[in-house]
Amino acid sequence: MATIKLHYFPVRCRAEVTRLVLHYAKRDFVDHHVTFSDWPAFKPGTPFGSLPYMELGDEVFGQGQAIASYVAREADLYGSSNLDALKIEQLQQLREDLIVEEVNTWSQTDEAKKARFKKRMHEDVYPKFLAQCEKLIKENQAKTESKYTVGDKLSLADFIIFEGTENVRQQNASLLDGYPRVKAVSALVAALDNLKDYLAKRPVWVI
Ligand SMILES: N[C@@H](CCC(=O)N[C@@H](CS)C(=O)NCC(=O)O)C(=O)O
Repeated sequence: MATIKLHYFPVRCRAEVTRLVLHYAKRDFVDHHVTFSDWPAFKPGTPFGSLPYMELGDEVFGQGQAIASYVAREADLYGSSNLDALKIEQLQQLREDLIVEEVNTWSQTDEAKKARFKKRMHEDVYPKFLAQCEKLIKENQAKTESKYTVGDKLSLADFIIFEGTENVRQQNASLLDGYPRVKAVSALVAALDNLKDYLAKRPVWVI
């Protein structure tokens, strides 16, 4: 089995779903945190000038969502059909759209502007994202009579629901009360035996 070395900043953002899947799968990997001060020297050695990237044996790969998909497929977390894969990737891209908004908010340096951006996140962007997730889960659960987001078994989609709502849980947890299926799926992932240790020990990252 090729060794995996995952390089990312010490934040969740575009690498955490991959970390969660690797822990869930009990896959040995090096979780390398690139400090922000080391980044300028590290950047030229990355495949696309950005993080995350993954060393897999003697090959290197960039793009966070592609990396997450790869490790999820390896862990049999990619549904049971091509249609399930489409549903998972649709959710992945919804999450990526949200990450763009979160990074844009987090990286504002002017405090007044940052406060305006945050207000918009909590009044507009997060409710929209949560409603979209709730609808997808509701439709799937009605069709499959399961407790999952896609199909009738645990998949990357459930990990995305959990991780994609972590910032809301940290900053404005009561907002989640309006989205019971999102909460239930998140709780299900948080309770997975293989994740308990990692979740208990990881730092509280703000993004
Ligand atoms: N589409 C890329 C975007 C990667 C990206 O923008 N990464 C950010 C961190 S989340 C980064 O490397 N920023 C530092 C820089 O671009 O110099 C992906 O999903 O991996």
